[in-house]
Amino acid sequence: MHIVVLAGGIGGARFLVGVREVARRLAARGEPAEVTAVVNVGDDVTLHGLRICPDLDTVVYTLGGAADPERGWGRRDETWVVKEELVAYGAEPTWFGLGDRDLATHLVRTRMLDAGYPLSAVTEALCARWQPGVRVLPATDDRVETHVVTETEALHFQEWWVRHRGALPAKRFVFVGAEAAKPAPGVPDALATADAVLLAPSNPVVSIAPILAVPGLKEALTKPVVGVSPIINGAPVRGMADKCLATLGVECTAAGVGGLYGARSAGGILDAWLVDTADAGTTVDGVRVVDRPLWMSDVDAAAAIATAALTAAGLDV
Ligand code: GDP
Ligand code: FO1
Ligand code: CA
Repeated sequence: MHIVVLAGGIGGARFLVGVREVARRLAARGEPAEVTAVVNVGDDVTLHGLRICPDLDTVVYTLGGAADPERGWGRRDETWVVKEELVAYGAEPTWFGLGDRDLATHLVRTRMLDAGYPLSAVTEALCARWQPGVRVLPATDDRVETHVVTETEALHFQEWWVRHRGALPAKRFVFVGAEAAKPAPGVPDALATADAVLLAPSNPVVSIAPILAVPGLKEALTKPVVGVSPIINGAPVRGMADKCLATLGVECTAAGVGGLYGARSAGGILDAWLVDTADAGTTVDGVRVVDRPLWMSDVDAAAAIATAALTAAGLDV
């Protein structure tokens, strides 16, 4: 069995832990299962001369057991000596914190990119250390950068979210470079050989949409697509999805996000949509809706969600 997951950062990473667990259980029963994660690169940014890929790193660190569990980004047991030294120099930006351990990742990545390796190859090299147990692919090797358009300016997503704490009213999100981007090597093949494609409970506007904005990707979703709602009982579990959805005029509910993805039969992408039991009764035109507990409190909870998603995709797991 081959399972492909479209993922952002924390919601994507925690879901992938569950999908990997399901794949391990299948393999233990003699049914080989592989998992490919197609990860958002819209949050990526160059700061202090270093290329930083927050969603890829969150996925790889989380699956590699190295992520900080509370913060949701960066490394556990992190220290901040370099950050303090940069502040002492007044080296901008001081609003974005790069931990000492995390910095090593950005140094290795930047050096490899500068040497001419594409991001997909760099990610594979980083995974040699972390052994995430799933194949991790950036959605594209090309630059697709999420920018936020406000009343007065357009700024990088990180500047909007981290520097301004999401306080500047956003008019729209733009994925700069998306039109000219190509899916990363391995992505079309993964989608073609998948038995199911799962949309992690990631931010639909700034994690999943930039992946789907890569030309050809949406059209390559020919296998059953099942989404998992990041919105429970009218609110995101964490993060800025409420602000992002408001920008699109989409209600911050499981129904709102399901409607945003839309039914395959109506030109959207969903065959089925998983909502939390608190949202039982949710309907999305043309989409089969299934309710299950969607809090990814531990590996078993995430694995149960993954199992429900694969079952909804028509697979016997
Ligand atoms: P980011 O890139 O780090 O913001 O992470 P993602 O885009 O992958 O995920 C962010 C989304 O994950 C948020 O909208 C949260 O609501 C959602 N999320 C986080 N934890 C959970 C959980 O336990 N269950 C569900 N259903 N969604 C979650
Ligand atoms: N988020 C913050 O709120 N403050 C930070 O200083 C910060 C630094 C940072 C460094 C590396 C990294 O991979 C992620 C980092 N994040 C930080 C998280 C990140 O900005 C966003 O939460 C994600 O891009 C949303 O997916
Ligand atoms: Ca993200």
